Amino acid sequence: MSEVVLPALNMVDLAGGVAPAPVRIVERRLADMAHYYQDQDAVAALLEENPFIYRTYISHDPVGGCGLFAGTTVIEPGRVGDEFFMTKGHHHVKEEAPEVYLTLRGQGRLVMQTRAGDVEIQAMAPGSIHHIPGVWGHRTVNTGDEPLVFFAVWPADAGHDYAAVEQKGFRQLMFAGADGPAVVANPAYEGM
Ligand code: S6P
Ligand code: ZN
Repeated sequence: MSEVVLPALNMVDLAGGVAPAPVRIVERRLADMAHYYQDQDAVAALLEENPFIYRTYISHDPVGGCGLFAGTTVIEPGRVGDEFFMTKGHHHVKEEAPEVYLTLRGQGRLVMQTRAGDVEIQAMAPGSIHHIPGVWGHRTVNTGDEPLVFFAVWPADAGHDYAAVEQKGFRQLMFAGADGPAVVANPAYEGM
């Protein structure tokens, strides 16, 4: 008889976005992604402090072949120069592997981009549910003044490709503008 996969339960602190008994925590400080930001003078000024940018609390992993990962990401509020704190961003290796995000707290943007360079940006606010089809690379940006917290579910076999974004960046970036968050074309991307 095949072994039964046991149901798993975890609790997220909705205000802090923290799963109290995460399977794993992935933490990123500025030094882990310094070259992702445009203003390298601002990076240099912040590097000694080396602030936390975001943490992902993996609350469920696909034990026993259940087929899904789930996790909560908390992006701190802040900027490097005028560019908002953000995740690195990645593509799924398996192009048909989608993902769903549910925003729990804060304000932000979900920036998506295909490998061909199509771009789609969605506003994130408490309650917003985002379906990211497999071919869309994705990055999240905290455009508010409190933590941006969202819950994500993705297939166990999705795989993560960071190289494409690390080398080329995203075509569009999120900066603080005079009238709020502003989309800015990435000169490095267009020059490639
Ligand atoms: C995983 C999912 C999220 C991100 C997390 C951090 O497929 O999209 O859990 O891993 O938000 O972003 P990144 O780009 O550093 O993995
Ligand atoms: Zn993903």
